[in-house]
Amino acid sequence: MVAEGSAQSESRTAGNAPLPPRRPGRRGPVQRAIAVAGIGVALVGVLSACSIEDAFYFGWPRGRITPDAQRMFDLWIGSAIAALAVGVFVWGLIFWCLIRYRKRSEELPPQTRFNLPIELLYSVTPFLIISVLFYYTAVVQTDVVELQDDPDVVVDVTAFKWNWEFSYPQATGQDGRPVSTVGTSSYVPVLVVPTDQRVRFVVQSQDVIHSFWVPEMLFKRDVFPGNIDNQFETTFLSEGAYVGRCAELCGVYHYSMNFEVRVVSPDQFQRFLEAKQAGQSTPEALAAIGEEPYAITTTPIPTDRSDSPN
Ligand SMILES: [Cu+2]
Repeated sequence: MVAEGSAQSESRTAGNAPLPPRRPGRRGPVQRAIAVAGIGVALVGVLSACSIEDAFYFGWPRGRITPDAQRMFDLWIGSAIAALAVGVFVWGLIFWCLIRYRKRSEELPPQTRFNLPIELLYSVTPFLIISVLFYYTAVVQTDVVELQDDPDVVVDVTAFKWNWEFSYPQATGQDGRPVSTVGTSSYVPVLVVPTDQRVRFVVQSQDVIHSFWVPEMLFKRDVFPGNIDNQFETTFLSEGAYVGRCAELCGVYHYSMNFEVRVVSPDQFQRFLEAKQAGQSTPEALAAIGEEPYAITTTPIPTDRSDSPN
């Protein structure tokens, strides 16, 4: 034991000797870290096939067709910027420590502990950050899920394996039932809605759990079977056609559960309902208001399995 102790004190004394010169062409740890970070960033860009412009959207769709989508997008971008600011600050501290306190000798540096102000600072600061994030999340979420007393348009959404039916309880057809548009294996259902009017969606499933998702709305809502009161409302800002999907793995042909949201002017919407009430099919009614009769953002999935090994 005595021999070991003396060997240690010898090595500490020897540690004060100047370090051997670095070999030419050999990179230091800081340069290596920067090089690895640079390669990582380049690889992420190349492998994900992202453009520089896409990177600023953090993977979110470019179009935002409702005020709710715009508010959620702003919240997300604000949160991402806050996270990046914290990240840059922490990375800066890490690199500063790496450089400022890098090993210069074998001597143990002075050990400090119980720095109360700093410990308080790094305990309180994260709570402040998450409080601000929580506040804005709660405000935006409350607005997005808000239901008003008297929406302009109501759409009953029925999901079933593996398609959708959209019916309009405010417009009764010739058979005494609400007019509706439904998809089949050869026909993608088109959900027609007006701009600038409050639309309420009442969603329910006939079989398993599905999920109503329109990427450009930045919104999805699970669709449950049974008497579950599941509703949401929104307002569409601009006319256009947007793809909708089932976002819940609901069975073999889950991937074929697409639909299209067709946003038209309030006048066109009224004429569409009247055409449906007069007994026209959905393609006929769409053509009658000057719209494409069939979905343009997605096509039915081929259901011919004759070449399948089973
Ligand atoms: Cu589904």
